[in-house]
Amino acid sequence: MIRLLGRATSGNVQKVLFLLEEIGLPYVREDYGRQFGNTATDEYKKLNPTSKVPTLVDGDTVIWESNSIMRYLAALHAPQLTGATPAERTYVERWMDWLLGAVNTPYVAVFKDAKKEPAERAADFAAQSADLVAQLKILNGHIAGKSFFALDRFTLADAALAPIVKRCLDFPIERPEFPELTKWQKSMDGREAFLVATGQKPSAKASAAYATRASLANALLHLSPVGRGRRAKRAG
Ligand SMILES: N[C@@H](CCC(=O)N[C@@H](CS)C(=O)NCC(=O)O)C(=O)O
Repeated sequence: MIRLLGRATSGNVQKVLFLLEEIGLPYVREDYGRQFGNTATDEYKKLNPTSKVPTLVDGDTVIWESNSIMRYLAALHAPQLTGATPAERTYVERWMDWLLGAVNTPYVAVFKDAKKEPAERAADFAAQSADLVAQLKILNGHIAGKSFFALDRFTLADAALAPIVKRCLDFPIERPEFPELTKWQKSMDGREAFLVATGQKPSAKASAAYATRASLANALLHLSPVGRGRRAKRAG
């Protein structure tokens, strides 16, 4: 069973949830991160040295970085969500790379401070907001007249962008209307998998998470040579 370690409120976890739900893979999500206080432990750091979420555990394979997780899942289970040729794949992956390289910094800055009183915001809040609006403008321009970001169908690009763009469009910051981007976001909002990923609907595919500490111990046992030996014996 695929295990996704990460709190449901994280945008980067939601990206992976959206994909898992679109593909229809069985999985279990377990609460890790911020309020759970369980990502700075040595045990977790053995799985993910950055102490961030998400982390995906698939048998002996452990992956961190949400986009890497998405590429892995699509390569194994849904190649149609990438691209048929190397050139097509660049159309998909550029949006994922750009999301992390260009959008993430202003997104995180605005996410942290948008709801605070102006006097409590970081000194560069106005600059970060302006940067975020500039990135949203790029998205709005690109999606005009199209249904999807990269190809003529839903791809990893849409799955990666939607949970983050939804938050950006909801931030209480001064910005122009972005009608094309809003239209695309509404179409993503209407997808069953997105409703599940953003906690608006229960999953039909996810199993209930089991106790966090027990599951982490289980993951480490699974990955260790001792654990592998035990499993091999059991299997034999
Ligand atoms: N580039 C990383 C970023 C991971 C990241 O910053 N995750 C945030 C949540 S969105 C996190 O772990 N925050 C601290 C926490 O929840 O403990 C990715 O895409 O996976």
